[in-house]
Amino acid sequence: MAFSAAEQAAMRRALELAATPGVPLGPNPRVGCVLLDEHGATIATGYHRGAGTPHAEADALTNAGDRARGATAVVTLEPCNHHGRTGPCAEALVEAGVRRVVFAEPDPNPEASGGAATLRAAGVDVEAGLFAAESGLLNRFWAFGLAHGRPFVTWKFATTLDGRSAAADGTSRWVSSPAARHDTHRLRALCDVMLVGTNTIAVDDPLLTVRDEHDLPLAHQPLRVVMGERDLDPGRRVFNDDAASLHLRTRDPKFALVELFDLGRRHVFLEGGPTLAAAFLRAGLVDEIVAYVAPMLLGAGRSAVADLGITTIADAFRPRVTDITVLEGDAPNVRLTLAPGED
Ligand code: AOF
Ligand code: ZN
Repeated sequence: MAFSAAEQAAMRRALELAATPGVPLGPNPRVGCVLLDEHGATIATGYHRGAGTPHAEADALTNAGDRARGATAVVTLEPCNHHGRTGPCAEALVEAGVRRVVFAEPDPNPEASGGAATLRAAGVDVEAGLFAAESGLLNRFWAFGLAHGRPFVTWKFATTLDGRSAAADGTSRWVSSPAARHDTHRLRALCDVMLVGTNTIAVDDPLLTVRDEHDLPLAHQPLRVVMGERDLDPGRRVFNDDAASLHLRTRDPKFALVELFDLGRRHVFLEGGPTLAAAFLRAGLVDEIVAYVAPMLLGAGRSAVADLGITTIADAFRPRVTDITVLEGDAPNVRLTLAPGED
């Protein structure tokens, strides 16, 4: 595989465009496109702005107009081959007279894939694989959704050294350090659903919005979802501010996730209490665990997770540690990231 220096630089730019802040996470992939002339100079750029809007290639072709003739298109995803919400990009590239297409990764969507073959059949030179891992990372929750028909679930919790998330009297504020709480806000801002149980809303009355270190609201707010059959006081804070919230009246994790998937959501941040966490773990519906461990002992109080039905050590649930990070401060907290499952 031979990619010119100009194509490599263009793919880096296309990846940046794909990740433009403010592009909704939603049900579509993030895609960027750069059109180069025969000298490797940029003719035009484009990117996808969310479901229902033009694809990255179409956006770049519109911006290029007649200048696209003879161009090389550098795209982060294989150009689509289907009539979906918009027309097939493979055909649009051929019609515009594009001579070469370089893309990062093949389209994992069976409804839309096949663009590379269409382009080749039309005599376009096609090369794949440039920065494929980077594009894959950008769209990993989207690809997960395609493969599983539900959003990816990150379960986050904060705990003391002895596995407590609240003291015996129910107080739980400030188990984790300011640095750990700031880190949590950063992770919340990267997901598109914040999920808690009705009990958390009834007891703690949290806002669940993403705020920066000065407590200012950020541009992207995940949908705040409360799950459970119990009726809740409509005066709770989560239902009374500008950001969107939703009460899903079910206790079935699978059902809740499919509902959220149908709403176009692809990454759930599970911040519920021990009961909700146990329900998701028992159902095998946790894909990533983020645990903040604080140098604190309580000796009594609420466990971070409720009964998992495990009675003997041989049956222990043993997720694989993928990252350990120390969050510095007066009382340094440790953030452990873990992956359940075999792979
Ligand atoms: C995008 N943006 O820039 C590219 C996509 O529903 P549609 O018609 O928008 O088609 C969505 C599919 O098109 C998507 O799942 C992916 O397979 C393919 N390529 N999609 O949203 C883009 N290039
Ligand atoms: Zn397309």
